[in-house]
Amino acid sequence: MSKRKVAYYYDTDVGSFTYGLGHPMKPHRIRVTHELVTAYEMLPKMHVLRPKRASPEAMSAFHTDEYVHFLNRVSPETAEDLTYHGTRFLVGEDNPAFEGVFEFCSISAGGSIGGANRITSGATDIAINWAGGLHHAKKREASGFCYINDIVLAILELLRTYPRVLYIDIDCHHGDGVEEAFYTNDRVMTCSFHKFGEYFPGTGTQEDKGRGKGKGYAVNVPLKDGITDESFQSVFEPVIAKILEVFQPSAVVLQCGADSLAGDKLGCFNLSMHGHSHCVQFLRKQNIPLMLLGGGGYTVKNVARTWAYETACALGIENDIDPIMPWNQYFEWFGPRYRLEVVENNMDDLNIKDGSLEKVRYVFLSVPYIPLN
Ligand code: V1P
Ligand code: CA
Ligand code: ZN
Repeated sequence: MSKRKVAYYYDTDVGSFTYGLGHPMKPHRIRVTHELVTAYEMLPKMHVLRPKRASPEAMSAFHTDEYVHFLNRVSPETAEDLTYHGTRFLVGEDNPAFEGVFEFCSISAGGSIGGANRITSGATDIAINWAGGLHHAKKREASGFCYINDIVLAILELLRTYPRVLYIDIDCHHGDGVEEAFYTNDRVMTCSFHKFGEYFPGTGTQEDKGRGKGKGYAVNVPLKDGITDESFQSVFEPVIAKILEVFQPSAVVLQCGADSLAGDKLGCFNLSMHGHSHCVQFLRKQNIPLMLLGGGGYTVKNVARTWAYETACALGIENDIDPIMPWNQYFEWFGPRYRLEVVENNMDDLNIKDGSLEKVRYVFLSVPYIPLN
């Protein structure tokens, strides 16, 4: 089956929010992505939906009422007053109280919850929300540019219908918020690939595997700088193939954080656009309902290229995509080559040098069989 129904969630307002001058997270990248998706004439090939904004009640399915209420009230002007009374919901420069922060969160979460609903109702096979994937947000605290955990909210929605959900995270950072939310749960398996060692948020060793009933249902693949397409694929495919075989998920949520691409401003991996998108292609061909979410990604033009190409992969039309970019509103950003590509660079792959990738793969593939529940 090569044809899939695809639902694409996009709000024309999302690109106008800003975390502030000098902050690496730029919601504008979602608008640039949408411009490429439009220029490549993908819109008529899928259901394009404006997400219903998530209400405070919907957010409280995971977050505390107190935290959601705080987010709903906070503004650049009130941030200091609110924190003065002992609230520690927003900490440091990573999570500023920017203008419209709650509205931004309600768009991001609304797309992911809406996408999950559309999957469980059977109306779509694949749901895309590039404004989602904010994997660090905690139950009662913002973290690492993330305020509301749209992923946890989407998975909770999927669990109302499905017995088992698999979460996969290819962002360069550890998917700690999602892992923590389901750490003792055997109906959600989480699997994060990330840079580990003197890197935010500092969690996600291979020994962290879940607790209680959830033991064996958290998988971590710690990596070093410079991982290439070939190295990444050599661990992604066997790990995910084994999980699919033993866990048999009813749906898969893939966080497509694009800071794992070569040349990212914060990331330190060396994946090409094709290497990154291979993960989407691999999961699409499994024939399991699939959600594609955004996440990190700080070199805006490469984020847009990759998420636009991954939208084409969801539609199964990637072979018809002309690598020479059509004219679009942001055309000059894509010079000097004006191509839909992100290429590997010549940095060293530290995962190969000391055999650490071999070890990671061996350790995972030799763990005992995880029983189906
Ligand atoms: O390293 C830290 C914190 C701040 N220190 C006290 C430790 N924060 C990182 C956060 C990275 C978040 C990644 C989010 C995602 O996984 C999902 C959306 O991609 C950080 C970094 C950095 N280079 O790691 N914050 C900043 N840079 C930063 C720079 C300028 C202004 C504000 C934040
Ligand atoms: Ca990750
Ligand atoms: Zn990241």
